[in-house]
Amino acid sequence: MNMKLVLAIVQDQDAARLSAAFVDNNVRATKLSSTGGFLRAGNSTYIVGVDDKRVQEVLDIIKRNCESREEYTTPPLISVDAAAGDSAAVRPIEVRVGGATVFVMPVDSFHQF
Ligand code: 2BA
Repeated sequence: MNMKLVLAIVQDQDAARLSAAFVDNNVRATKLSSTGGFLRAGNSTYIVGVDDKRVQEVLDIIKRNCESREEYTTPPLISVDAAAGDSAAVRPIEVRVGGATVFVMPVDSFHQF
């Protein structure tokens, strides 16, 4: 079987629905608890090993079950220029977090022992 590894980073709010959709569609997946490097908030990363022919189906399931949202974050204090009294630097900034960030990678071999 020719396989791909789909690595999908999604928001925690969508994770339960996505896990259920994978099970319903007989897609085997592993969910990892992860942390976004920028927001430093929890997100979920799915590892999905899947036959080449089902990659598009997996992408469609992810697309259907994950939505993009606005989040707010406060810039790290270290970036505040206190000497300059830059109060704008501590205001929360709005970021649009995508529904899913997905990488599709080749798989050299697959083993289950
Ligand atoms: P975070 O790193 O927490 O990023 C959350 C959102 O913040 C991003 O949404 C983007 O809108 C914004 N953002 C990220 N880095 C930024 C920066 N340096 N300056 C300004 N805004 C920034 P998404 O792009 O949808 O990413 C959602 C999550 O997917 C990320 O959470 C991260 O965990 C993961 N991710 C995104 N791109 C990645 C990549 N190239 N490699 C690995 N993980 C990635």
